[in-house]
Amino acid sequence: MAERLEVLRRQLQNTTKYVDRIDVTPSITSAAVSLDVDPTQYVINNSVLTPEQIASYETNGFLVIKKCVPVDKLELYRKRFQGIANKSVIVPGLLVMRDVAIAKSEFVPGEKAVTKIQDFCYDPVLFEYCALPEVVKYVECFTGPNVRAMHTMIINKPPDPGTKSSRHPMHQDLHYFPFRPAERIVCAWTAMERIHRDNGCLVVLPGTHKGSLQPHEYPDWKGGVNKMYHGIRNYMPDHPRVHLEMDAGDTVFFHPLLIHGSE
Ligand SMILES: O=C(O)CCC(=O)C(=O)O
Repeated sequence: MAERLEVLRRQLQNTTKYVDRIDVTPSITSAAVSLDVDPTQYVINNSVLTPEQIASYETNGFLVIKKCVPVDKLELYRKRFQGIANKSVIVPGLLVMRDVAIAKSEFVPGEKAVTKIQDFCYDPVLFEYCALPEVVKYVECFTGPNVRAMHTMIINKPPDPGTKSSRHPMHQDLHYFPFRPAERIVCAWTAMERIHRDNGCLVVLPGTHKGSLQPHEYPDWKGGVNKMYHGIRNYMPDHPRVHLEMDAGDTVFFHPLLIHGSE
């Protein structure tokens, strides 16, 4: 509990950062929140989204935009990640997290053990993602203008060492967010390479953004669970699910109550 409070305290203290235009966003995956918009609907009406896209987000709670982020930008972020993971680049304030199973293995030191870099708002190279016009343009469809990047992460998923510790249990991001209103928060998650069922793509339960925030806890997994990878306690395994198979640069925008996870 004390550890969780410390993480939340640090998130509150450290992860907020404005972008010049006062309208920012998420990350390779992150969340953004608007400060001054009427929280009565899921989508702000503007000319960016088609009526079909608006209807789809309202119904399902997520929207995939193909080729949203240019691949040359992703290559830049990938190299930066490698530099940070192998410690040739030091950025104060970043939280570098290691997979619970891989970190213990003497055979895969270094980059492959790093599963996540959190709070990359402190790194000017990675933080550029949050201000990409291609991303911000869509973020504003859900948050409205005057946006703040709140939670920034770059996730690395090496092959599972056999313990399934690379799984991310089904959860709602709002569980981690001590800010509201939920309707004006959106997560942007960009695939950095082709993702599909066999390499751990995101899985979403469409429509669950209309439900409430569920109790979360650490799942009872044999190989252990990565830090802060909480899952929904009463997860509904029979609910229809969609595997989001995406190409590099494709970006999914989703509501913070949408139940999702990955394998
Ligand atoms: O990319 C993944 O593996 C899952 C990430 C995720 O669901 C999250 O961080 O909220």
